[in-house]
Amino acid sequence: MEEFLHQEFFDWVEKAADRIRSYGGEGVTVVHHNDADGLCSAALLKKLCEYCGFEAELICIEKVYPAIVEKIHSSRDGMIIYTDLGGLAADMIDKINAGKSMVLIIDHHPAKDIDSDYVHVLDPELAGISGDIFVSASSLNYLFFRTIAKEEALKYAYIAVLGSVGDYHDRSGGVLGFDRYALEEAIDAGQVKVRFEGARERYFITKFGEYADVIAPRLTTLGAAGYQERAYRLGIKACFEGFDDETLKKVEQLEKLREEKFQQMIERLKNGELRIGEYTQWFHVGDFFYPMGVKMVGEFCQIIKDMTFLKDNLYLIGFQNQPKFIPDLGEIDWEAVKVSARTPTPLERLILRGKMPGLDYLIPKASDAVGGFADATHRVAAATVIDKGKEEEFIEAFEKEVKEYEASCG
Ligand SMILES: [Mn+2]
Repeated sequence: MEEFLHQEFFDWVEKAADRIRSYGGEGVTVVHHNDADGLCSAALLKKLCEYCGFEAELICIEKVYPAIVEKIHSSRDGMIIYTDLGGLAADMIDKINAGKSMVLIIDHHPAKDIDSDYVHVLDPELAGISGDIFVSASSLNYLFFRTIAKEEALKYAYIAVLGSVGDYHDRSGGVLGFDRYALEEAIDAGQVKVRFEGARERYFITKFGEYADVIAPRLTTLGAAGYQERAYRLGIKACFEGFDDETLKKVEQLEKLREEKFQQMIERLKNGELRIGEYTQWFHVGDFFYPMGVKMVGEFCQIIKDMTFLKDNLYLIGFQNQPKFIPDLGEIDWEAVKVSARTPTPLERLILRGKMPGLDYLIPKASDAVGGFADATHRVAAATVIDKGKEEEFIEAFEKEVKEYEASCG
């Protein structure tokens, strides 16, 4: 069974690679996520495009949303690749694309496959392999790259390791599956050394003289906290050249900004801004985290989820206003709100044991109910974007889904 899945998966990668091989255009637009895995994915695809002789334009976005897809597809020609996002949005992208561009979605989040001549989804989830555990988007892009140009791809195997660690795929002690496959190749190429600390592996990136778990959070800081000022570009550059003083200073400055904003927000929640429902506890940061990106509300939820002022049996949901300005695209005509959800550890255990529904189930459902677009969803961490003004309705839909799940499980 195992081998069958792997073979089928490699066949899929091969098929996706054919799309690039037979591409007759000159330019490729790479639309990527703004966390470490997304930046590493962009870095790998940029190299791949260069190798193939295509001009690559990188567009960093925080979320796939119709207004953004419309803007991209109406203003860019040629092939468009979405990576580390888009898996669940294939249908929407296909409709907006309307046969204009060849589109590849290279994602590792849960995905919906579609039957289209123009939009193709490469996602391990569709081959029955968990993209949350065994394949980061970076590892997937590495495999993709490797299928097209093995020797060239091998030079950048360590970038796949950075992306996997960025998505915490080493959380059980070390990376697994296809992430490990990329790791082994990086080790063989002398790019990574594995160090053991108790039951945990750490990956030392020889080129930079630092651990992957030190570098990856910096990339995420540049991409997420530095989103509005395009600091992700420094991050992508650092994937190849390492961190110079200017980049390190930027990371430090952004970390400080985040720390201050988060502390102030915690005080506000303690002082009455936290709303309590039957299954949820939630809050709205409005524009308070600006100019940091909307990934901040997710990071904030992650940091506070086990703090004692919260209830450990309730899903934690945070909202943050989506700025109208997308750095690589300009002004977008939308009124949108980012939604992030996390689970306190005791609730997380119940979800992992199947006693309570996971966020990968609840968030898409609640999101659909208010016409939103869930994208990056995992069992204990998920996000979506909805229209401004639909926040309370979203919470109601979420609560209803939990209630129905509980009823059906007796
Ligand atoms: Mn990812």
